[in-house]
Amino acid sequence: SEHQAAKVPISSQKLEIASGVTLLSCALDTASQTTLLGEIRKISSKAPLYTPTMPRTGKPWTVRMTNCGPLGWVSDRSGYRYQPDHPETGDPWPAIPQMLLDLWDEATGYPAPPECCLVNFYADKARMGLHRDEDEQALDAPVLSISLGDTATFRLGGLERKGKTQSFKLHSGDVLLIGGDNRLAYHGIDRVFPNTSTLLKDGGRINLTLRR
Ligand code: MD6
Ligand code: FE
Repeated sequence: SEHQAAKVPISSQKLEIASGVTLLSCALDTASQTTLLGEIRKISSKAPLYTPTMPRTGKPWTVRMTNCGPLGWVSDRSGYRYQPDHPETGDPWPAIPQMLLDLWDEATGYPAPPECCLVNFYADKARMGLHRDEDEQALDAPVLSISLGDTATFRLGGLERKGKTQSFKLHSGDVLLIGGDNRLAYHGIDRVFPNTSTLLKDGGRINLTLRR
């Protein structure tokens, strides 16, 4: 299909945090963040945020989740997987908004579109433990992450769980790409800092991750 110029302006400021890990800080301007937030509100009105549970233990996550795209990433007692429908409503996930498809093309150059956009919502005390994104088929495609709302501390390790880690902040409008040599690196969110953004009227943080 014909290449379309992306409608989302992304900054040229790129910081290589590690091999294959690039931080595009302030990639989305305020107007784009507001537009994207509107798209996420439409998604969560059709596919409500729900509280997933951990494999085996069934313990609830502190992060609430929903998805858009042909497949959604879910976690429950039986494990992690991709599935085409919402685990509580049974409805298919809403489509990925065009602006995210454009952003994926522009930022990754990958020759195929993302199939899943996982939406994570963090209230003040939510966090996400160290994990790898390893349930995808296309490990040659990066994971593209977009942060909105309150600032968070992101921890990036290496390919082994016990390896050294570094941490840095993710702000509203930042885009992070994890691919290449570090596509399977461990990472997580240590904490979210309340009242550091006015984008979400009731506070909190939203993170979107696009995958294939
Ligand atoms: C978050 N992000 O920022 C969680 N995964 O809330 C992730 O787990 C993540 O930001 C893969 C690639 C980039 C990410
Ligand atoms: Fe992840």
